Amino acid sequence: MDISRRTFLQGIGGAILSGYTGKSRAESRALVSRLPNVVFLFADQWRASATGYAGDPNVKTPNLDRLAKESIDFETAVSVCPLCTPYRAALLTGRYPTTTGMFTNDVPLPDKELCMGELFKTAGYETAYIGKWHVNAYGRFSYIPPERRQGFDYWKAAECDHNYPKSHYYTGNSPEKKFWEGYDAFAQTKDARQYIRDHAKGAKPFLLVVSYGPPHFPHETAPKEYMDMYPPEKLKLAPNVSEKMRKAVLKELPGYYGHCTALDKCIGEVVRTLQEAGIADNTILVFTSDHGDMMGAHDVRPCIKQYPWDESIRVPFLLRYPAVHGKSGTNVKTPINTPDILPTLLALSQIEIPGTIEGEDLSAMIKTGAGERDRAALIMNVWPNVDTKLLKEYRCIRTSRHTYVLRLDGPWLLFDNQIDPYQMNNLVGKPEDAELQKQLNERLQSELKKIGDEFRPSRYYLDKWGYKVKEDGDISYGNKTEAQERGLR
Ligand SMILES: [Ca+2]
Repeated sequence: MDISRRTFLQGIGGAILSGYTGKSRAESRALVSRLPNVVFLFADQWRASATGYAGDPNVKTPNLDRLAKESIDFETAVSVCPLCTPYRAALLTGRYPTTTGMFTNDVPLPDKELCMGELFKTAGYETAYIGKWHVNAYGRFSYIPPERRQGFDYWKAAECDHNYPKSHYYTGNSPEKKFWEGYDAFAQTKDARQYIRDHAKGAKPFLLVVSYGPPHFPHETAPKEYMDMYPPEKLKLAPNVSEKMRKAVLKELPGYYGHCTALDKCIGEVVRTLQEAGIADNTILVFTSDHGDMMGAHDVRPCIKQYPWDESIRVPFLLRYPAVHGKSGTNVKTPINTPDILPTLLALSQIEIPGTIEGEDLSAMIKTGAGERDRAALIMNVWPNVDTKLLKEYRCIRTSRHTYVLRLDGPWLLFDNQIDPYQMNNLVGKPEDAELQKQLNERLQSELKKIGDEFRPSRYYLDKWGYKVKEDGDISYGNKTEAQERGLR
């Protein structure tokens, strides 16, 4: 552990118990027991549009629709780098992919990074992680030892396994591979509910993260009764899905929605368990996802993300904390980006935010209902390794109204999402929008400057982090020695 990291973690225990709260240590110990619990539920590849409350004409999400009415609904929540590992690393660290080197899948999260689990644990929380991890990079089926769990103590997790009917996990200090019983999201939810019951009346507050695999493909393994709710002939497709994509989309969509509705049931059960345990008011409950799915929009085939269109970058984001904002919810258009999540949760939990965090604390919007304000959320693709004919390196900003995307060869996309929600009218280069384009480009440059990113070709970042690209185009993982050399030195 490097010195700055150790010093911060030592300080945080003291900060939460005395200085930060302005109370004596004895008073503060009593306060610790009243700090909020945090239950963070997130899906994989669940795009923002695919809920009832967001207006999807097909999907059934009754539990989420109810939760949305009681929550702060961040309508413009985006994924900083719409891919599994980069999102997870940014969520855990509150830092950007170009800062941590976590800009592609299957690279190891460096031990020196201060992570969510460590920060909450040091502040006196019990910590728990259930489900998909995907920031270890010693192989997708390998055992993840306690020292690579970034501060999470209760542990039932796997690096990456989307075989939902029989997915694996490890627990405790045992390298014995175990399997969830039946559809993994149901079994993980059962485990999460038991964890909540067991810790509801404990002396310490808890942070529980549940990282679900669905609705990420494969879609055909959604529970049958849920998939059967979506006969393809009844599904309505968005106007930006062209005729040539129709067949491929209708093949995937019943299972995709089936997974969504199965997860909706899981989330409803967690909500009910918090109520039954008597801790719903003093628990910060979040529902979100790591990124979306293009699902045929703009002629990008289903299962692909990484692009800067809303289908890929926008995610659901509900935050409910009744003790602070009351029983009713509200809608917020101010963008929230992945690195903003950790500082916001830390602030809501009265934990000091380390200076290394790059995201912004948006807790004031939740605590005081402080008015809407516009922000530019920075989104990036550092190393395109799928669909490389169309997908190039890009940097993008998403404001509450506009999307602007810059590639190395110049401006690529500009949308007014208010009048063009399906992003079918690219305004780049149009004389009447030249001033808007110029302003958005300045805002993008200003966001890049904040994190010290000069937007260079992917080769620069691959070399900087010492990643070796295999002949098939992936970065090699699973070789412990190589992984250690790359990121754990
Ligand atoms: Ca993912």
